[in-house]
Amino acid sequence: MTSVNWEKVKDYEEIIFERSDKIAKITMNRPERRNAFTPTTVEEMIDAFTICRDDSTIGVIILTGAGDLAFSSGGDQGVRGNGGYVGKDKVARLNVLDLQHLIRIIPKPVIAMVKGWSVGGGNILQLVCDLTIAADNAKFGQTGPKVGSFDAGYGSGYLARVIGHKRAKEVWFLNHFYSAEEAYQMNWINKVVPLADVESVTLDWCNEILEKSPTALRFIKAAMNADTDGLAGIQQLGGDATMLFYQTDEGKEGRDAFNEKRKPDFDKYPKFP
Ligand code: S0N
Repeated sequence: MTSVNWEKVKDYEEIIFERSDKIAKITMNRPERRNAFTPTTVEEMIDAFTICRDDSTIGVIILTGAGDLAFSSGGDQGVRGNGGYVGKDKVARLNVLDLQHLIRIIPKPVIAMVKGWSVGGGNILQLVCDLTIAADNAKFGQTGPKVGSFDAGYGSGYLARVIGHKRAKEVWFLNHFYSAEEAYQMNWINKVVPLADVESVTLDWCNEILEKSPTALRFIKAAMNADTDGLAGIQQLGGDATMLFYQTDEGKEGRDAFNEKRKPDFDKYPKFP
């Protein structure tokens, strides 16, 4: 069994943010509400993911929920106002959409580690993670049409790409809950393991990923997302290519020539087939 000592990175109210060497773990921490998220929970996750994105020593991120009963039960219905979820500033918003986008563009693998309920907007968070490892007590489902809401973005379109249109419509039209084994059979998640082993197996996968080329992983993630995310996805893939180009002599020649007020000499660079 693989285990690590987690060290707290920063204090938050509604999440726990820890790391062990190159692995970061972000935990939604409202177990008494089955880890339902409020605007504060989401704001804090965005902050923690941004720290992970900017820290070049972090290579992989785990997203999970506190306790064994839930990954997340979605948006906290107790703070749902008329135009979104109402935060401490009394503004109604759906900032979870910004978090979904951040998880998609962060150029490092994000693994959802799911124990218990993965429901509504919480289930969409596990969906947008790159990989999902579930405990055998996990249950997956969308409740939107039952509670007067829907996610017509990744929660519908990307779900249809992942599990197929017929299955995605079944999930949204009937609002059934699916066991971890059923979700695995639907290609909704990557692996099912006994509850007691879920963190150990997740850490094993993180360590295997950390042995791989981070740039190769970055481009694979961006390329797969570009296929689904249109120009926004191509922007990420293009930005990654620019990052590499900046590091070449050819890229540096353009910058240096401008700064040195001379004509750039690009002729010496090969025109590969
Ligand atoms: C998760 C369920 C199935 C767990 O059942 P269980 O184990 O029997 O526990 P309960 O006794 O029901 O729950 C324990 C306590 O936790 C509270 N609670 C649970 N979920 C929530 C929640 N989502 N919000 C607030 N409180 C919650 C219970 O009330 C209970 O409290 P006490 O002890 O005081 O009674 C079951 O709890 C369940 O079905 N929960 C509701 C699931 C749900 O409908 N979630 C909301 C779905 N919608 C979203 O997530 C929308 C957000 C979103 O992401 C979005 C994104 C983009 C565009 C649109 C949307 C959108 O849809 O708005």
